[in-house]
Amino acid sequence: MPRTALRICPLCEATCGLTLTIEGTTVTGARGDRDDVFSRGFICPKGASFGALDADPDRLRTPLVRRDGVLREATWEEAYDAIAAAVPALVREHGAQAVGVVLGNPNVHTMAGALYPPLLLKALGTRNLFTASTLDQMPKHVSSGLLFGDPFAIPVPDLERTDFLLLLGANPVESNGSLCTAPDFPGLLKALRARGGKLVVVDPRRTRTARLADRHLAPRPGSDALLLAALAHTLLAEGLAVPGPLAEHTEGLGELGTALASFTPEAVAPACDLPATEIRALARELAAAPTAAVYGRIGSCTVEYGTLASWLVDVLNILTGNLDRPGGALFPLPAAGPRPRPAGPGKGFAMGRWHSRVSGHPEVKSELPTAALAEEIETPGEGRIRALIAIAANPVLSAPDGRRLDGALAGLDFMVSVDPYLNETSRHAHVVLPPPPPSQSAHHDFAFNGFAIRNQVRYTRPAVPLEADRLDECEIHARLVLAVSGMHGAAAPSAVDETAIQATLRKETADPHSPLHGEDPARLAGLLTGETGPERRLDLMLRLGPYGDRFGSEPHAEAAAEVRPGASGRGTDGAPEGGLGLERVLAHPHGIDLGPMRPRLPSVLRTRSGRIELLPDPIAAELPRLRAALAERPAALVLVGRRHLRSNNSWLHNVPALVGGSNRCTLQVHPHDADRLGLTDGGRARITADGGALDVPVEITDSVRSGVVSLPHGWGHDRAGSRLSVAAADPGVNVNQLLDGTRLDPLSGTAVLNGFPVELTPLP
Ligand SMILES: Nc1nc2c(c(=O)[nH]1)N[C@H]1C(S)=C(S)[C@@H](COP(=O)(O)OP(=O)(O)OC[C@H]3O[C@@H](n4cnc5c(=O)[nH]c(N)nc54)[C@H](O)[C@@H]3O)O[C@H]1N2
Ligand SMILES: Nc1nc2c(c(=O)[nH]1)N[C@H]1C(S)=C(S)[C@@H](COP(=O)(O)OP(=O)(O)OC[C@H]3O[C@@H](n4cnc5c(=O)[nH]c(N)nc54)[C@H](O)[C@@H]3O)O[C@H]1N2
Ligand code: SF4
Ligand SMILES: [Mo]
Repeated sequence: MPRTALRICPLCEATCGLTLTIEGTTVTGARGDRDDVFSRGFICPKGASFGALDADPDRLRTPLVRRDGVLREATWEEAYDAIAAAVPALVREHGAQAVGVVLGNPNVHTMAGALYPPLLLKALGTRNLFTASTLDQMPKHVSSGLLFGDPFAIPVPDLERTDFLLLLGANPVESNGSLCTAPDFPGLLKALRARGGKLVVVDPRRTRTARLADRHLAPRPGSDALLLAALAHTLLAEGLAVPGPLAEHTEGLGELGTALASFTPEAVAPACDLPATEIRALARELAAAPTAAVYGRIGSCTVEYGTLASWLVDVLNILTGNLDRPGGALFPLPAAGPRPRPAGPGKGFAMGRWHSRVSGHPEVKSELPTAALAEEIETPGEGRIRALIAIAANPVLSAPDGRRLDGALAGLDFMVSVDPYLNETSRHAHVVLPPPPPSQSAHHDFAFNGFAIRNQVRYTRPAVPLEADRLDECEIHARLVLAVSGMHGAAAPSAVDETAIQATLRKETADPHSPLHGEDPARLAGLLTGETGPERRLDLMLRLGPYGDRFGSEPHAEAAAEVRPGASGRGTDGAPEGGLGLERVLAHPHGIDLGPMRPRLPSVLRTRSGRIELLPDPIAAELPRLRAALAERPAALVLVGRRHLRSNNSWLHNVPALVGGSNRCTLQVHPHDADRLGLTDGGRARITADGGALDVPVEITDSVRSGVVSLPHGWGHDRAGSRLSVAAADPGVNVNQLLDGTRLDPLSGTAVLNGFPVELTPLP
């Protein structure tokens, strides 16, 4: 008899609740869980293919260990023996910097990825950390770090209540949203318009999202910072900047007008290729809306002025008084996150505390640009990366110049991949540690609840028991921590969790602001529930979190007022009485709704001034570069990316149900450009840029603006030694081969993946 089980979908940031149908140990179906407190039954084709992805025959079932140059199936014992024999010895001989760590996107979609990498990095002591952030949202972390003192204080548009949404460089109808966790984003956009609200989309392509909009502006790629600066300039110049109560918490309002003086709509219009009148009208509309939210994603981040654009997004939210108010852009308060602290000056946000060895890129959030990984492996000298641990990452396809990285990885002394597939990156590993399929893993969204449009908490236990000879991904990570620490075999994996629990409790009980100040950490640890180490850690985070039961203690009087509403669980929609902990979450398998986002200023602020620092020095220092862009002659042809609903970066091309149709690796070209260049629909062209040339099939469409071509990323599955039989049949090309890794947004180290110049010639 088939049974059902709940599983939060790990395939995009929307985090929909799924109801899986299970026969034996096989997932035979997936539908949206109508009772899920957050997603209420929404599902997309990726979630619906959960079973096919779960059962992909190409998934690795056992670890692989390289012997005599060949990757062979091995036992877990052999795999960890190999790591324990290699990594500590390398560190002893060459120092901690000789080991690099790459953390890829799915780490934000697994519990293991949230709980263990910090412990791994601590055990290794390396500064050579590279993540997907520098191919993605790092500009947003930098701007939030500078504005609010906390790189994770990222305001989220209040989609359910706003009257006006200005959306730049995002296509949530296909991506289902990013840094804005909102199941059924398309439905929310339609609902916004149905209640009389307005949607304005800024995108050089007429995307499915743009088609839903009241107005679509198609500027020249890379010009968002200029457009946003002109909007801010107009608000300031026309007396439309009304921050309201925010003014009291904001520094630098007076200086902003001068800093942005040169960015008039007329001045930016040629670079943006938008009429100045349109820009001015947009600023006035934004100011006039009862509530409004400005939201920018990939197309405003992975561009030349990504940090400035990300900063200006929130400058506009502040100038219009929409930051931190319902209907505007607010700060979520996730259940497993830290409890709010009392308002006041904080430590501030520091960048560039160290620099990358070869090109001297500043660290940001303890990370170095992933675009600089290859040179750190290749360039001789002290501190060269000789060993790499890649977890859920496929930088050979996702980062610039995959061919160079491919070569660099092949030259490593030692490499570990924690990955379910043998793919373009993991094929270089000496040891591959495969996590089980998602049906066999527990799930809680540590990352995305921090960007969710409603505060809520959900946890799903494994839908299917762990197969024999499999290790849970949390245990894979815990054993990895032990192996690199020279403790392989000397301690149980659970010791890693218990050490983490003890460390958190020691800190908590030593904190004079904590209601648990002076308590015995060992006694509190004894009160934790949960069947596994990760469950106990989740329980701890929930209990110490903003809605937590704090082990039954009363919150201190000093605790900020915003701590109180959720402290008892009362006053939050439908949440039962009593503070949160794992037991209560388990008793609500469809989740617990903790209510809409609420204003959280000023306690969110961790700047040194304790205020919003509207014009921080690093930003002010970047503005002359943006000003210079006003005079630059734009390239004749630039490239932008695109995501397809049934894709997910580089690793979903192996599921037959998800490939084909419109999900293809074609170069979209506007008819005018096609005419000019002599290209035909269905014909082929050679596209050339800094990093190389690619031969691509041409698709002529007026959904891209003229002067812009579009090629999706994550393709190029034609490398020998991978095991991706479906993907290899229609490999596509790797767009990132067009980049050589030198184009970066300098403040954040983020690769410029959109809006770089290309040349195009027809092929016979
Ligand atoms: N040109 C261009 N390039 C881009 C982008 C773009 O828009 N344009 N987007 C960028 C963005 S936003 C991102 S986030 C990056 C993503 O780039 P990466 O961070 O490299 O992530 P993916 O390409 O998704 O590769 C994920 C890897 O994780 C593995 N994996 C899948 N599930 C699991 C799991 O449960 N556990 C483990 N351990 N591994 C798993 C997959 O097999 C795959 O090898 O790409 C970036 N690259
Ligand atoms: N189906 C699917 N969903 C996904 C993913 C996926 O690969 N496939 N990846 C996930 C990940 S890791 C992320 S980070 C999110 C990303 O989520 P989104 O940010 O919504 O991603 P995109 O669909 O790449 O949208 C970026 C848009 O920016 C436009 N653009 C390019 N250059 C510019 C520019 O200079 N200015 C402006 N205004 N627009 C520009 C592009 O045309 C594109 O439509 O999606 C997530 N969800
Ligand atoms: S929208 Fe995202 S989370 Fe929801 S079913 Fe689709 S892939 Fe899964
Ligand atoms: Mo991403």
